[in-house]
Amino acid sequence: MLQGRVTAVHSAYCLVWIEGSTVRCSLRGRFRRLSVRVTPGDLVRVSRKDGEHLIEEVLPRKNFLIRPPVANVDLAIVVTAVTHPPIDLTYMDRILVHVESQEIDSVVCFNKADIEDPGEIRRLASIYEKAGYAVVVASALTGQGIDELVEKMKGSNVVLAGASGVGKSKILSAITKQEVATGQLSKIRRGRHTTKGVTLYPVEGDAFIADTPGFSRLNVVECEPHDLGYYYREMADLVPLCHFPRCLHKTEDACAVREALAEGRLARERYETYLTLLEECLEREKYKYE
Ligand SMILES: Nc1nc2c(ncn2[C@@H]2O[C@H](COP(=O)(O)OP(=O)(O)OP(=O)(O)O)[C@@H](O)[C@H]2O)c(=O)[nH]1
Ligand SMILES: [Mg+2]
Ligand SMILES: [Zn+2]
Repeated sequence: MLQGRVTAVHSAYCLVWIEGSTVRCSLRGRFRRLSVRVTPGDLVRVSRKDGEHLIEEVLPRKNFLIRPPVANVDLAIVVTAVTHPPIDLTYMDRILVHVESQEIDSVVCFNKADIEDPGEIRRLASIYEKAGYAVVVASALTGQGIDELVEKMKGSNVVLAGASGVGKSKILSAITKQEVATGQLSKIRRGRHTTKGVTLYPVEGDAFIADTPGFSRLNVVECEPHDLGYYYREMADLVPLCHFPRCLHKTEDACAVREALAEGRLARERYETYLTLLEECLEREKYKYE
């Protein structure tokens, strides 16, 4: 039995990366009926009979992103520009919180270094470095930082995330060294087959990467309000030190998070997005019980 990773799912077959090449695999009857259950990123066992490859088994997933559907994600490259388009820290942190809660590692990538102000990139980059994230300054146009991204991707199944227009597709093309069609989530008709969802591209160093326009539609943080602090890397170790066990780090006394803020150990920018996301969590809680 062979083992591989699903890179694309079509209505009647899947593409599976097995030992360095793409193999077209049919789905066994029971999977065909449940074809939604095989998703790009899935690790599968494949049998081979009379030159035909068949998916026999889908191995248990370690995580699953719903929008867009990708399984077993190891790393998210969260891409942003500074002014083209203007950086939205709440948006960035919403993604970082979401992936952190799914136990997906993240890299923050400042793209368009060729046209953005270097001083401003450094200022913003240091906020994220101090918070505990790996930061890469890149330009998909000049190729700056692309090797560094590829290095960080080694052995990982990676998704690109970030607002529209920050350069995700352009980075994908630079990383895969091929022009990649944009708008992959829209259905591409190939004869009578329909390409569903995302495509993973194999990258040197035993890695895969997916462009994820759908990720930009991710708009709510789905966690308990008092858990939110755990998904801010620089806050996670502070939260247990707060006096109140269910501290929201808002107005409570003896709050380790607000102490860190007052002492400059926590960036004001990060605390502000925290408060915004916290309000979203609290809103959600309210509706939950109505
Ligand atoms: N100057 C410069 N322009 C860039 C760079 N990367 C991307 N662009 C341009 O920015 C625009 C948006 O790039 P895309 O790659 O389509 O952005 P995207 O993040 O995929 O956007 P969506 O698919 O809408 O989510 C295009 O006009 C690119 O040519 C860069 O590093 N430098
Ligand atoms: Mg794109
Ligand atoms: Zn607190």
